[in-house]
Amino acid sequence: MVVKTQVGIIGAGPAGMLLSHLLDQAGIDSVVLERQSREHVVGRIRAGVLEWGTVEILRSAGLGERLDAEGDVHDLIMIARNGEDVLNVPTVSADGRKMMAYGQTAIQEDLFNAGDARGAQVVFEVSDVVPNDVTSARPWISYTADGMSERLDCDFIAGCDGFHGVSRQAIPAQTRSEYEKVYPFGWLGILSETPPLPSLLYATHQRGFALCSMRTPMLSRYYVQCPLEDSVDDWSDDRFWTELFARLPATVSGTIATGPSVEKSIAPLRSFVSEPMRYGNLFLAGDAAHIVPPTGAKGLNLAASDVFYLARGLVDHFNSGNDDYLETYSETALRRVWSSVRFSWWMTQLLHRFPSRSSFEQRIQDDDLAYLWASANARSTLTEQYVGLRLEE
Ligand code: FAS
Ligand code: PHB
Repeated sequence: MVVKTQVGIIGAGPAGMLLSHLLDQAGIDSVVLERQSREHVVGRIRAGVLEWGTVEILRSAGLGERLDAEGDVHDLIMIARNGEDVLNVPTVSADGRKMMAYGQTAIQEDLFNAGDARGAQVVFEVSDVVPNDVTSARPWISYTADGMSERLDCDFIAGCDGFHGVSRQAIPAQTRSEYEKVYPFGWLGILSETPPLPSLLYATHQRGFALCSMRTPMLSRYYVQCPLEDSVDDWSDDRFWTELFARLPATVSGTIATGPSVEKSIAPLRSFVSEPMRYGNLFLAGDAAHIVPPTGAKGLNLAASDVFYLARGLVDHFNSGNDDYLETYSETALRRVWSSVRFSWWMTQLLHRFPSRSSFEQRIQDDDLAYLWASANARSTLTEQYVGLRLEE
């Protein structure tokens, strides 16, 4: 086992593997410790939409070949209201930034394959991972692999282990400020081997939210808002398709090809931020520090922007002896985090049916939608946030 590296990375999801990739490109060693198997990590069905900044990060990291061959760049998304009218919202910002439909599964495969090619040190199926002495100059990670206790000494630890990881807990509770909002519903998602709609369509309806998305020309991703207490066993394919169609305009549902689900899962929705994203020589990136409801398609993109900022700081530290970017990492990353947290909250408020909403609040939502229908300015603010604001220099 490797016993000493420059950056110890906990978690081999998009954040951990992208960080390892960017560090390697700058000649910086890292070891990635992952509790699941490689197959399990790739098998998780999650995000589907990339901000333009994420596309640019992946391209400049040499990860753009399959992305540009299979990714689907879109100039608009659609919003359907109460099973009647459909609004086209441009997804081309004033400065030409767009959005790309390309699944997180594909990104994870690309990152692992690139890791194979560069001889990345990724240890799968580890357990008992603990960050130690994170405020010292010699932090280290203890873990178990193949039944053996191991120790990894490093200069820095990157906590890329998601919402349920251990890294955030290594920051003392009295040092952490946590902000959370739990939404009173979940998203039931299916994958079907059917041709998707030509564009993403978000539907708001008195029966609840729905989303029509895609992965490939023959793989569609659909969601319906569902009660938190539901389980996938409550939702046969027939019930899913019937409910999805009930929330869409007939002009839309009439064009949808249905088929058996090849994946079905329910995700709870929450907004969560833990500050700061640095403690001593421990840095948090991605879902380890923040969670957004998927309505704004920001979760994966925030992982990428955190990693862009963190890699920049670590590279400057090791290759130039300059710590300015490391010193400002947490506040720089959090500015973008809160911008995306707010946008994701706003999109969720705009498009979902909230069970306990007052009649006043319901009319406010109706007017929010009416303003979007009436105002190109309203649509352009949605556009620029959906495709992603520019990364800070
Ligand atoms: P991840 O959670 O992806 O990766 C963390 C990794 O750390 C995992 O592989 C985990 O196994 C590992 N780990 C955890 N604890 C560990 C430990 N103690 N030791 C070692 N390893 C450990 N975003 C969108 O934009 N759109 C969506 O539709 C969408 N759908 C989602 C559905 C679900 C069910 C979930 C959970 C998230 C969804 N997201 C979505 C958000 C998702 O894409 C995340 O933003 C993205 O995976 C973040 O990447 P990471 O920060 O790398 O965290
Ligand atoms: C997806 O394709 O999974 C997807 C797309 C847009 C979202 C959320 C999820 O806002």
